[in-house]
Amino acid sequence: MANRWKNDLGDRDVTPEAVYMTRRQWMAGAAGLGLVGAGRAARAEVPEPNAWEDITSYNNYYEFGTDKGDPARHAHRLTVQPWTVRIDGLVDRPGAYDFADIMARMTIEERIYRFRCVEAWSMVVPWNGFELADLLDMAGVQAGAKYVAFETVLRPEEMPGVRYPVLDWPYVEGLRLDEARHPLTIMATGIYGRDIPNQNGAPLRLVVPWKYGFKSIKSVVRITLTEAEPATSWNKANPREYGFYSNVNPEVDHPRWSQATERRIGGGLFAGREPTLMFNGYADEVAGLYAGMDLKTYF
Ligand SMILES: Nc1nc2c(c(=O)[nH]1)N[C@H]1C(S)=C(S)[C@@H](COP(=O)(O)O)O[C@H]1N2
Ligand SMILES: [Mo]
Repeated sequence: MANRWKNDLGDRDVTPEAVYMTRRQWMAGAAGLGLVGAGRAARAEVPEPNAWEDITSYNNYYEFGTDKGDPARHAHRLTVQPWTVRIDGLVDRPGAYDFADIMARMTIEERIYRFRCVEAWSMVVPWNGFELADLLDMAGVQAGAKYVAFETVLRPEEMPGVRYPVLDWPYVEGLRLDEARHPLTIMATGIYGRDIPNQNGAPLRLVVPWKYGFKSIKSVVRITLTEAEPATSWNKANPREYGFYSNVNPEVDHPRWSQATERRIGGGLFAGREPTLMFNGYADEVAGLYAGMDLKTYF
């Protein structure tokens, strides 16, 4: 399995760690000062790296609150050690897998994946992680399985946001099995060579680089192989706006805004909007998964 994955992005493409760490300030500054669309900023303008506590000051992790600053404020309360992932459903070896055991049993080394990631903002982040397919193989996927369902930990005593019914807890996500087995689909365990901070989904978080960020479910405690398409949190909350697939696709607008362009940060504070790439730039690798499908229907 060692060479299944090919990395098309190099170190020079990576959003500087300092920019990633302080993205809230970058965004606030760029928007507030009306600098959007100007030329490229020099590297020298990259701010000093903050302390690790400040790294991820701008997150979506609604279990800790809906404000972008809430996860950084509250996620330290999440106990991430020990951590157990239940793998069940249509697998040969269902069970509660200890995260440390999973890491020890992974037949491949953890690798660095420099993926473009996109939501309202796009960045290239070097994730540490391993292919989800390797984890699925560990449990042994049965022939009838067609989908993979994921569930985030639900601990009201550690997660102040789950008091509010903004989403139907626990947070759940899903992929078709072939998407899940694609070598670009990873379980991330680190960012910039360090453990993933809690607010980014410690200790184990899905990353699917050709889909919008909300598909990247955090702090996964359960993975279920199913025959039927599983429910996903954002689709349940607003089926008109969020589909099961949620592939990055400039031709399919969000009902309330165009997705034809995106802001890229890290190329420079003043980087302007760029056209959104089909499948976030991974079309060569993943378009085949959707051959013959109407992506406006299956959005
Ligand atoms: N459990 C859980 N996972 C989640 C979310 C969440 O609220 N809860 N938010 C999603 C959304 S909307 C996005 S954009 C990404 C944000 O990841 P980041 O904070 O690491 O950028 O996480 C996704 N995973
Ligand atoms: Mo999001």
